Amino acid sequence: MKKEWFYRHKLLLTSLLIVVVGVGLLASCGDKSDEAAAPESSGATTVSGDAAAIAEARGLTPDDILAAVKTYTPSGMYDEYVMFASGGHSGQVYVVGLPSMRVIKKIAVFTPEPWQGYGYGAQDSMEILAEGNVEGSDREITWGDTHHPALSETNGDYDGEFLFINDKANGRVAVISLKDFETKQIVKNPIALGDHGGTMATPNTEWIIEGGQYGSPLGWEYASIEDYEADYRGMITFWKFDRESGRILEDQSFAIELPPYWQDVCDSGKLDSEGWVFCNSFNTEMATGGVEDGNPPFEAGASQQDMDYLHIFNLDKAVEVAAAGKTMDVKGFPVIPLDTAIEEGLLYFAPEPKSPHGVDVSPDGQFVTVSGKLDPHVSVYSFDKIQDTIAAGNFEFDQYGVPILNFDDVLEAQIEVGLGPLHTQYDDKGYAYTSLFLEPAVARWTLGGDFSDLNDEEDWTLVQKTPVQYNVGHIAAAEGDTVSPDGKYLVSLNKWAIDRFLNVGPLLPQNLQLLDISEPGTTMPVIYDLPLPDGEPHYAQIIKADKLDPWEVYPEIGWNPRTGEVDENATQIGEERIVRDGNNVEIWMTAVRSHFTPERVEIKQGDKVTWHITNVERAYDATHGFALPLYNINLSIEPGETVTFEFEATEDGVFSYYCTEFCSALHLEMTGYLLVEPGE
Ligand code: RUQ
Ligand code: CUA
Repeated sequence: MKKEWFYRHKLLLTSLLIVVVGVGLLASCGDKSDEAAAPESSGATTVSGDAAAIAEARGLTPDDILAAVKTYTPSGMYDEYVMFASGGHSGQVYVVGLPSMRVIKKIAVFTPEPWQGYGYGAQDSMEILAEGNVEGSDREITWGDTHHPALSETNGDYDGEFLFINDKANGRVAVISLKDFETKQIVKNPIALGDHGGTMATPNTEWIIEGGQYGSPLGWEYASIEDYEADYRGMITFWKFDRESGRILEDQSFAIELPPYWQDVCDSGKLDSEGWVFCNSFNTEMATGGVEDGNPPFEAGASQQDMDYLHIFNLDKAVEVAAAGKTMDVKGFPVIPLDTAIEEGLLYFAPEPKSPHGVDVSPDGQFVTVSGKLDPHVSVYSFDKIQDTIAAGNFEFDQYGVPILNFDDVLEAQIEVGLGPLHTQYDDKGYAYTSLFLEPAVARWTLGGDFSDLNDEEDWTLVQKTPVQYNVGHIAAAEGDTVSPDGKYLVSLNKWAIDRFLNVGPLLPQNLQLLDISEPGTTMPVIYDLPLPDGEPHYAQIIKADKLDPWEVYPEIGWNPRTGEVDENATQIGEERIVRDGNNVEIWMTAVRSHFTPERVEIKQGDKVTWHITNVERAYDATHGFALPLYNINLSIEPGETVTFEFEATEDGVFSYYCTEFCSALHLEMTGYLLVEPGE
């Protein structure tokens, strides 16, 4: 069957290949002239083989070949976009190049990660991980369920400086610097154990949003589930971000108490709606489970009503109210009480159909798209209508007294897109894209308003659907949630991969599929599948690569990535030393290809050891590792970096420390002895 098809299309295939080969030749000519001085290697430099014959032998269709040409990125060619994808339960972030879909890096965030020496002795990483532990509890948390990465923004556009991500499981938010792609800070939410509607950044990154999920008493103090309506609450937290220091300022952050509905995903307003924040919710039924006691199970109990509530926050006003001290104290954290939020007019509801999930604000800030998981439509709210309705002031109220806007007064459009709509992204052609979990597919539909002129289709209509494999959750389009989306690419983050890859047993990777959305109209093919072997790479954001400006090496020798300046224990060559003070031993070491100085460290059992290593290299990619067996120490010391670790030499013996990065031909010789003499 495939063969017949192949022959029918052979003519097309051949002409495509001619184009492909032609383009390739042109490109290689260009490369040659650019790199005229580059040394020729002695091996063959041209690709041999008959492309048409290879395509036939591999059963590739003309569409496959087109997809390959759109994505194949030869050695040394860079990607145009960078995608930051949540690493799901790995608690990390993946960095992926587009269109090649090559995984370039993993950023250690909530989980210890040995390659980066994160959580294996290096003091800065130990301190950052410890920031994420719950105050007053002696339990360490060494994983995270990362959900939503958020790139920092300036005037609503990604600026390439910072990345934020939340841990749904433990209610935490992390700050990553895109100067070195390292985690700088973790904040633990003091009033909630879990979250979901985070992280989202406001258009100038003044605030990082962390919305809650499952209702519980604020501060998770015990309260009987029988008292759910009285004692359980929802919340949204606004973390104040300081760009200068690159840190969240916990003492300038605050939360708002909410009814114990289950708040879900949030989005920040932008342009027209800047200063406002939108979150949806489900379980306004306030189901509490207990199927054992004859109650409906959660999945039914939380889906009984036709409507839940879109939460509409006036963030600017909330900031004023918090600054005026109209807050209550929950575990030392300022929380605007629900009654105050209502009185001050900073919280409104609008009904939203059938188990809503995604909420996504359009590039101009005018439209808020909400998807109900059990409704085949997306509902689009108008921000102007929301403002008019608030100003008109005729509300109904929920049982906690929150004003409810009339659905028809604020609705702009409803578009039937298909089954199980979840999340929406935008492009530069006036289209919106919505993931359809149940079909599973990505739907393209048209926006109205100021977007009307950007395409030839009728406003607010479904244009096309592309099937994806399978069970898509989030989608991410290139700069697709900013004020100026790029179009071009969209990635479908699929939860199931069943028949896409070789069988690797019952636990499958996730399948991230690249869609080409550059053509208007009904063409929107899948052009690449990337299996990611970590649980639920949940959401991603895609930034133009040229907006990123990371360091190649740390700016000065002795750099402390945590403080962002030269460390007081930075060690230059010639300054290496071992100093003993009682049973405290301090070591100042340098690392350079292929040598640790000192090469011998002799101490006594019971000594308290503080050890600093400075990588004095200035060469790009000249990273050294440092492994110390038994003591569970593993460091990654990038060029220019100073790393400190401490341990108590409880075990005597002979320990070879060595470099774990294959840094030079004499890398095996980059080693030394730690001799721990037995104590009495
Ligand atoms: S929301 S289920 Cu991003 Cu779809 Cu978490
Ligand atoms: Cu340094 Cu191997």
